[in-house]
Amino acid sequence: MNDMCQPPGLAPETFGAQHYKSDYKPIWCPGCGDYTVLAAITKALATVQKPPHEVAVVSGIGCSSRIPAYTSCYGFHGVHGRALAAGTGLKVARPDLTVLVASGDGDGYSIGGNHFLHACRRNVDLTYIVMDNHVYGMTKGQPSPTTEPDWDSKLSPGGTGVRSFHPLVIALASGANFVARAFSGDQQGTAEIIAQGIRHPGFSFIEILSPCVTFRPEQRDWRNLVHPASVQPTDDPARAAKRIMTDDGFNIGVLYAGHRAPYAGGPSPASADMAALEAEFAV
Ligand SMILES: Cc1ncc(C[n+]2csc(CCOP(=O)(O)OP(=O)(O)O)c2C)c(N)n1
Ligand code: SF4
Repeated sequence: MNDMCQPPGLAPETFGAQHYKSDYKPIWCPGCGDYTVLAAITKALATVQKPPHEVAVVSGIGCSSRIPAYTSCYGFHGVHGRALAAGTGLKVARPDLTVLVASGDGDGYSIGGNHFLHACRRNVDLTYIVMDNHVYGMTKGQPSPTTEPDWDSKLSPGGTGVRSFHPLVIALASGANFVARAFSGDQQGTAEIIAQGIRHPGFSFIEILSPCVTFRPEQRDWRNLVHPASVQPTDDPARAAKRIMTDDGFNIGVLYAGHRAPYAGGPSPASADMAALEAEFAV
């Protein structure tokens, strides 16, 4: 946390995006989409005006999962695929914190896929941001769950032939309370969507198309393919599912905003005293 944070208990001041940035310089490849996602996250936090010490950014492993180190908020860089487990536990234990969980498509949909389903079901009030580049960037270009089946590469000659995972519709079907798609090349639009996701109660899922210019240089063309969703967000899951399943994968905006009450955790233990809890479970 840098010295621009407002200490607890003092009158709030106005926070700008720079107050949410750490002093570490990102080591992503020049042109990586994740730079703009980082900028959009800090902009969104400035929009919601939560002091940095009341925000926690939790991640797994991957290029995208480096995000926590580049913010001045509390951060947790956990193990591969387990960011949502850590983030969910943190939010239930500390509901006063704004929790952002950051992931990549490999981290979040492959090894972390099971956690993704159950985080949507639980609907704990956190914001899940997945930087999707349809490849494992950090481990040098293997296909991920969102890779197109015919993507030809040295590691998968001729493509895998395996159908791509559809994160948005899976999130919707599993119970996510807010489902959106953004594009890293649209920094302002992405920041607005993240701010909406933070404000929306329950589990907010934001899929951000974020090009890996090193292993998928053709993704630079996403800039020409994305377009705003021509519809207002719906609170009808059936309508949202139809839209999401019939779009071209490049419409950006909030596609679903539901009204499910967030899960706040089970009943509190009878005693929060550690000695009493240990005695209760002693064998
Ligand atoms: C348990 C475990 N399995 C595998 C790895 C190796 N590993 C590190 S990052 C990564 C993939 C990251 O891909 P993605 O989440 O898409 O992020 P990107 O680097 O593209 O942002 C893998 C397989 C690991 N660190 N731990
Ligand atoms: S390998 Fe790809 S995802 Fe990783 S930093 Fe480079 S451009 Fe970004």
